[in-house]
Amino acid sequence: MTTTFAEGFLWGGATAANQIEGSYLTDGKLPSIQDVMPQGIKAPPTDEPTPDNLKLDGIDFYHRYESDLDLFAEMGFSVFRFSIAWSRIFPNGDEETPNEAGLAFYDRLIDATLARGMQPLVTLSHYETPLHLAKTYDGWVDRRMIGFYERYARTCFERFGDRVRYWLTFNEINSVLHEPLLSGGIWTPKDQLSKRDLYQAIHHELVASASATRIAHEIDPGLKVGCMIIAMPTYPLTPDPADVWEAKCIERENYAFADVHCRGVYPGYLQRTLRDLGVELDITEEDRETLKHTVDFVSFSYYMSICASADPDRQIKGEGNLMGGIANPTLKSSEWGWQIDPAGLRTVLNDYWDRWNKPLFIVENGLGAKDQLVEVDGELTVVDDYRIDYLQAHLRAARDAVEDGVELWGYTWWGPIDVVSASTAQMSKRYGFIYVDRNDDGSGTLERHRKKSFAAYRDIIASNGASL
Ligand code: BGP
Repeated sequence: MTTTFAEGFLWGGATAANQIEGSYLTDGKLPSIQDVMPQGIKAPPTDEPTPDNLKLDGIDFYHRYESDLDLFAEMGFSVFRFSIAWSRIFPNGDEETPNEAGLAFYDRLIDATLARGMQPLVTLSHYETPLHLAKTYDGWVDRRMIGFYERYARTCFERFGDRVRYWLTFNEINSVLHEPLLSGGIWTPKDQLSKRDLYQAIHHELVASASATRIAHEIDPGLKVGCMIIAMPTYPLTPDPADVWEAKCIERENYAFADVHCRGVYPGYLQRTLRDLGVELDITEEDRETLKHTVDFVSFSYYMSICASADPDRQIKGEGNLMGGIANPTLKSSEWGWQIDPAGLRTVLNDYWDRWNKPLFIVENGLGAKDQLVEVDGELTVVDDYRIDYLQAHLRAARDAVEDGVELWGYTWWGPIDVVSASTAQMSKRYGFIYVDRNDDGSGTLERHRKKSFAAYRDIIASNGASL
């Protein structure tokens, strides 16, 4: 069997601290915004953590990481993406000295990952701004956040850079346009947030991201730093040129973030958007210099595509992801209305490669579904052929893109083990190849069970994709 995927292609899975670790106050950690978001993005945050919040305990990865990593190794992972919880390292976010117990936890996790033959791929900020920064500074609206983030990033690079080669600065950075609290730690309710403050916060994040890239490269030029965006190809709903333009504008909202990360300047169309909104940003000369520190690779999540229409009557938004969008009549949807579109992944990979000429990394892709635990041959499992179909179809699309000439470094399935969902904050939206016995009401043994897809992914990895 021949394979298209390069030798050393990185196969694995992706997670985020707040969705798996639990132990939200252990070893000096203080709350992050997630600890006051018991309903994900479906409702405003609470003032303090409440017991109905499943993220406070997650899937207890904080204590079970060794055996969970064993399962990942059994599937043959060569990469494991996880995030560092900022509030373990700097519990409030604005203190001068890091929390040693938090650093020590990630020392252990990184060593355990490497010991099983997996490269760590670390996200510095995955929707988990320390709560104190959100409440005191209104998150990224405040310029001082750049300094706090730089200190945090430097601490991580200095401590872990000898073992962690791949870094992501912000998860799905473009989602701040739609979810300012989740993505930007912005405490002001989104319906009260001015466009000026929103774009100023975005500017601060972009500067902080470029600054982290600079710091990483100063510490070790061999470190690979990437940006991370939500990829969501946007098709015109009809061939009407007005719909085509509308689709382009929506797509550019996402492109803008990676354009700045890859080119080091604000693109003209973004400047026009700001002019049209009447927003004048505070951009210093130093900011402009910092932005020139561009990323080594572009990474993205890919779950779905959407359609766009210029006709206001047709702009009925689907439930899709964090960004909404019009449903595509030619595609099927997941139980949550996310439209399944493997071919769109090939389009995205080609578009991104053509646009930025940077290596690409698919750091999230997956299917959330309501799984049914059953007994087969005396073992508890889930017969998740729907997940296997999704996996294979998307990987075939990735293979086609590689054959089209795209440079692709790796693929990490979202939630290789069931995690607490980001949007719903529930367990019942499951992505894993490994089932976790925890229910939406918090009950369950937390036991792990291999689903049918576990072996399917293991076989794909074992053949380096040749079996697809
Ligand atoms: C992305 C996030 C992840 C993850 C995933 C699935 O937007 O980066 O944190 O959760 O989507 O989303 P959900 O859990 O809402 O189904």
